[in-house]
Amino acid sequence: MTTIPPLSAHGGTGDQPAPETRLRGLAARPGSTALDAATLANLKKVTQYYIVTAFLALFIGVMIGPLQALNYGGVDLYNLPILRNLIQSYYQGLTLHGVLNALVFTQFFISGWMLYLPARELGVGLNMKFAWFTYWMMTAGLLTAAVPLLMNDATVLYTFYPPLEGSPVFYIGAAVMVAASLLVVAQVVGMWLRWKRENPGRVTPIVSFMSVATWLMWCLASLGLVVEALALLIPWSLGLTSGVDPLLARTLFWWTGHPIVYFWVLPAYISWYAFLPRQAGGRMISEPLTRLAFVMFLVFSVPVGLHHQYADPNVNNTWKTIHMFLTFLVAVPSLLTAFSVGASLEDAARHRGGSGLVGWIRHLNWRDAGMTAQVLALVSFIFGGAGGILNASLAFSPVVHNTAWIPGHFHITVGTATTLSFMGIALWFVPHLTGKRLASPKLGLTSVWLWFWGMMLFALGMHWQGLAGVPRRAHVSATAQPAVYDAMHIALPKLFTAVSGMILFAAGVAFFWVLFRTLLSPRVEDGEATPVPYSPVLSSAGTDLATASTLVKRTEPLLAITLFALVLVLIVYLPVIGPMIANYQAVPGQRLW
Ligand code: HEM
Ligand SMILES: [Cu+2]
Repeated sequence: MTTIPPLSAHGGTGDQPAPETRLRGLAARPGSTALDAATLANLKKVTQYYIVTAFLALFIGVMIGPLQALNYGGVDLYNLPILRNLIQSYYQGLTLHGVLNALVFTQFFISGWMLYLPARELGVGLNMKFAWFTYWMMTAGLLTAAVPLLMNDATVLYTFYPPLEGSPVFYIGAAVMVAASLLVVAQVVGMWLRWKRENPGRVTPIVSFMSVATWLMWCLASLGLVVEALALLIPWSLGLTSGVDPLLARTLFWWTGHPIVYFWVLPAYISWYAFLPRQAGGRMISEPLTRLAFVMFLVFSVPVGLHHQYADPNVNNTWKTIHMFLTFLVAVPSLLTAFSVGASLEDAARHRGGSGLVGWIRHLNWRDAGMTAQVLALVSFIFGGAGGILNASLAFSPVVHNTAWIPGHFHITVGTATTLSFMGIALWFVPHLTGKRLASPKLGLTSVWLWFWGMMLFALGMHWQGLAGVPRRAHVSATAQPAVYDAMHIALPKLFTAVSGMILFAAGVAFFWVLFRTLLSPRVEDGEATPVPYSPVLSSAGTDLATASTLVKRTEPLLAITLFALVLVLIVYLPVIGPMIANYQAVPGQRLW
């Protein structure tokens, strides 16, 4: 049963102009600094650079993953001569895997994606010199950090917890990369403010609204890492200070480290909300609701980091508990998203002739690899999100803390919800940016299914091993005491994990084959032949603030909301950080590799 009015012939629902017209209308406003054709072509190019750099990083990162999965399957390949020449230890490989996948791939993809989308939708011109400068600065940071990583001089894992001490070059490179992301924030927020000046009284279009909210959230979130790098890690690794306080460093790290997961997932949500419905043949359900979800993420993503530190001593339990409840609050906008995107998909499937309580699911456009990737990513996130609520619980966290459960969890969140969405997005975005036609769409579809099932099996194996007590970040296949693991009766989950590694290897090879063949093929058409798939909207936010609903009016002032969020973050962090500064313990660095 559905109460949603049917799709009209032109695909929209009346009060909402088709997005293409909306765009053209804006660009034609007298006195506006419109995005002209030359700037658009240049913007596409810089975006393409971001996206290709992102996938090159993912390619290397993903090639290391199966070795780790085999490790958790009891198979140790790290003594093979070819591997020995490339990586010196399990932990150097793991550091590269974490940094390249979780930090580099995500940041580059997101920077390209969330620069392009608002620029395109708002249609205002932008300073392309600045955009290129930012790209090159981020790349310079990446290359700088890569040198010590590849030379086994910064085998500190992607969390770089002190007192593990890597080369200063690593921390400096990473800091430059993060600083470059803040320049993207400045450019996008600047663009939005200019649009607001040129369009007084208008409601910010939805894709730009989501992008700006996400960037502002990242701006607040990154403060912890910025302070950690500039005040603690860089001076210490340069030898300017005698030591660093590990607890303070970890607390600053998790100030950024939790919300960074929303920085990874919200750009996928943008696509799930605004583009996936069209790709599935339906409509976005509600712009006001979407705006509410993003505002909730902006406010509640950051003040929650202590849920990663339940096991840390010298942190007041009351604050740990407050962070826990705030974490549960961030689950609310994720649930809004799941139901709202689920409704879009149901709308699409019913429009395509689907019926029944769940039978409609078969009528989604399963031939389309891009849509399939994102729907499977969403399914994966339902499991990942449920696990996340468990992880955040003070009572349950000690059961899984630092066990294989944790990587099991985040491979179905960032490793699938985010990564598989970005893979699916690339299947239209790369043709759109380059004017090249997607090579082997069928192989693309196969790769998407392999990734999904590979990650499901991986998650099963790793969650299970974690519950049995297997630690994470451990070269378990080379342990000197195998009897400890044998006593855990984990033959089956070990087998699952090893097999999943092989499936994921096949998925990765297939996907990158499609992607790189597409990129290396000649340009055959105008990229606009593959348009940005803006979805028609069932319940629009309208375009005029004066006549908009209260929800739309209240969510429009994103800068004021960010300020409120900052106050909340300070309220829950200053009483935690203050005593740490007062009792600062300078611990000298260690190299364990
Ligand atoms: C071919 C697919 C992949 C496989 C088989 C794989 C496998 C693994 C395994 C077994 C671990 C646990 C290692 C340990 O705790 O000792 C791990 C860690 C990790 N993986 Fe993956 N992974 C894959 C893809 C990804 C992707 C796509 C991402 C993120 C975008 C990712 C991010 C991470 C991170 C952040 C860690 C934690 C590193 C650490 O603890 O320092 N992985 N991976
Ligand atoms: Cu967290």
